[in-house]
Amino acid sequence: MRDDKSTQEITAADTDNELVYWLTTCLNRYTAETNSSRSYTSYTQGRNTMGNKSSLLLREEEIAQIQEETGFTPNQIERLYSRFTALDKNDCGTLSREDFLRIPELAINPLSERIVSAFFAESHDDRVNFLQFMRVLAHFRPIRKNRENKLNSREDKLRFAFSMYDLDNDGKISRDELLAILHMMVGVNISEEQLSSIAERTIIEADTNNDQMISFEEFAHALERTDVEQKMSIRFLN
Ligand SMILES: [Ca+2]
Ligand SMILES: [Ca+2]
Repeated sequence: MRDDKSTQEITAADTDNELVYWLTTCLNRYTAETNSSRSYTSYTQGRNTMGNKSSLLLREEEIAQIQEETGFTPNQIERLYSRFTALDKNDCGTLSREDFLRIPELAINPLSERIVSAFFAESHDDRVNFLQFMRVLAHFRPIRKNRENKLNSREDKLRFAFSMYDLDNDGKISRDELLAILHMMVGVNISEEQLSSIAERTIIEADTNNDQMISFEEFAHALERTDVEQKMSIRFLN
């Protein structure tokens, strides 16, 4: 922890796999406006420290299928498979929520619950298999020009980020949903009143049709000048 409070702010915008860039931008801007001397809880991002138990149990046709669907290269798929199996403590070929929370970056991320939920959205039980795992990760593949994009277009990335905020999955972000996310992101050192005001202003800023909700179109518009392609990309080794 730093002592110099004035340099503390939410640092999510600096991370390379940014899911919460939009809200942190609003949050930092509005909190700076409303109370420039306050400091807020920040989180730091850990680095990749997952285990490395490698496994060659992936069959070639499985690799081909995953490559076809997600756009990852066979090398990347094998590497990610070894990370997947390292997390799979019971060797059952699927991951539980607890397995995910052993990923250090996730465990310390204030939105970990939302991110982990994204992995479970496709599966109809409480386990995630490797293909489902890869489909979610594919949203974080960098976009390459002149290459067909699978699951990682700007729109895909935006939709994924939007789903982080849309807690009840009704296709709209409400003020209460924003407030709930803000609660996950900040510590106790910011008043309920300020949080409310931030949620309110964030809605007003993005809500062009005045229904007090943020639709996906409004969300995309609010992020028009944001480099989502870069903010929502993780460099996967080739
Ligand atoms: Ca909603
Ligand atoms: Ca609206």
